[in-house]
Amino acid sequence: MKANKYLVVLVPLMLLVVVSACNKLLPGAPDSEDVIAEPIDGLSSDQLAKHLVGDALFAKVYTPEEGLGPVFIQTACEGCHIGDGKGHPINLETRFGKWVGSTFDYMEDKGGAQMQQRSIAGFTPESVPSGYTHKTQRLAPVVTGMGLLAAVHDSTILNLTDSLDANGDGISGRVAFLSPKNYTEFDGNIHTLNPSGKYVGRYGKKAKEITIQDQIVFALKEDMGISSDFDVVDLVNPQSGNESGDNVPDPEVGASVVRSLVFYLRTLKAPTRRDLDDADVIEGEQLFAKVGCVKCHVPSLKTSLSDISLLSNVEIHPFTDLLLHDMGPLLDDGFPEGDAKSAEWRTPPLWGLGLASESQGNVAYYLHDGRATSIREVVGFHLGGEANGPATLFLALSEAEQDQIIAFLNSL
Ligand code: HEC
Ligand code: HEC
Ligand SMILES: [Ca+2]
Ligand SMILES: [Ca+2]
Ligand SMILES: [Ca+2]
Repeated sequence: MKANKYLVVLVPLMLLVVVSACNKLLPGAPDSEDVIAEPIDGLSSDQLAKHLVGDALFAKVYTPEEGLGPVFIQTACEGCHIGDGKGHPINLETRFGKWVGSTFDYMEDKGGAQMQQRSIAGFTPESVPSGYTHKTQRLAPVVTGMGLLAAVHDSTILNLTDSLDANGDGISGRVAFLSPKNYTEFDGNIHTLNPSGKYVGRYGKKAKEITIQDQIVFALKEDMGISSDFDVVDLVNPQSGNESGDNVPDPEVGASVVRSLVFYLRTLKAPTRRDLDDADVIEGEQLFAKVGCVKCHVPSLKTSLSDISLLSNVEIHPFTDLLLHDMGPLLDDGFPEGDAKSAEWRTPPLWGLGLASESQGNVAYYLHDGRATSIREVVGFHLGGEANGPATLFLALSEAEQDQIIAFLNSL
């Protein structure tokens, strides 16, 4: 299974993968495959079998004969989510659109919002068309621990909001509320409707998807050009003037493929922490709390009831509140999405952060588009928005204290 995963990664990534494969030989070196891409402990043999079906689908390289394209970005989920960990900036997603007065036009007639820069033979790939005012890029996040995040009750997330900043700390996170799609299939967690008939958005960097299934249906189509039972209309490139699709009848994959992927992601375990008894890591964790990073990167959440009993009532440490925050002008990409305004981003989980460089070719790329390669740089980008207070306190610490926080983050 693991060996197969490596085979799906495209040639430029082979190098990176060889590097991480070598790590396996070094005693004591963290192995992201074991720490990240493993099922939660205690699955029944039936559940494990289902997990492995999804695992293979996550690694599967789609061919044009199977419906890939006509335009696409990557050929497999794992092509971007390498080893279930963070992706490399050579596989960024690009989205674009234009402001017309106070309305954002996603330029769907020009192939928006998402650009597919590759195509199968005989078709033209997309480019960013003229006339756009803003484009944004996204780096693939870790997908590990997703089922645990999904099992956090809506009310737990709502309780973390402080939309009017009642406590005056400058931080006011809010929930993204979204209407379900016509195909949204709720998983076995509790989902509650708000009074206007909307659900809590959790997935994607601007929390634009309600369920893992929504995210997967989107990924199949918009990242790989694969139509499914849930979204039967195949992707085309309207920029080329030839809006015909590939020759593979739609839907190209059935509901069971999507459901298997959902089950796989729901049953991936959370990354295991390392170096817990290191003095700098312990001190760094306290400093991380003291300067207020924990106001958004919440250290501990409890899950609610889930149909997968192993996910029920578990205390987890994802270091996120799953809320949207206005991160200020430095991170404002001019691109509103779902319920999020252009400067708003969902606090990303920090679990697995110390393993990022393993799936990214021994350099870590942080933030939504991978623009930062050090934690100090990341904190610099936190200035000017809701995180301004904690970021300012961090930057005022001594270099040794900052290093302790960094050591702590690398233990996640
Ligand atoms: C082209 C690269 C690429 C491919 C291929 C891809 N993803 Fe992603 N994935 C991303 C990016 C980038 C995001 C963040 C999207 C956003 O911000 O809206 C993401 C987000 C996600 C998330 C949400 C994670 C979170 O923390 O919110 C899940 C789950 C996911 N992808 C699963 C999949 C699955 C399953 C597949 C295959 C069917 C897949 N992805 C294919 C790049 C990719
Ligand atoms: C107001 C909420 C908030 C506070 C406070 C906050 N963060 Fe963040 N953090 C975010 C958001 C939102 C992002 C994602 C921004 C983006 O991708 O553009 C982020 C991203 C990060 C990342 C990058 C994660 C990745 O996977 O690329 C790190 C590391 C991080 N924060 C560390 C910190 C540290 C250290 C502090 C304290 C000095 C802190 N954060 C305080 C909201 C916050
Ligand atoms: Ca197709
Ligand atoms: Ca497109
Ligand atoms: Ca087709």
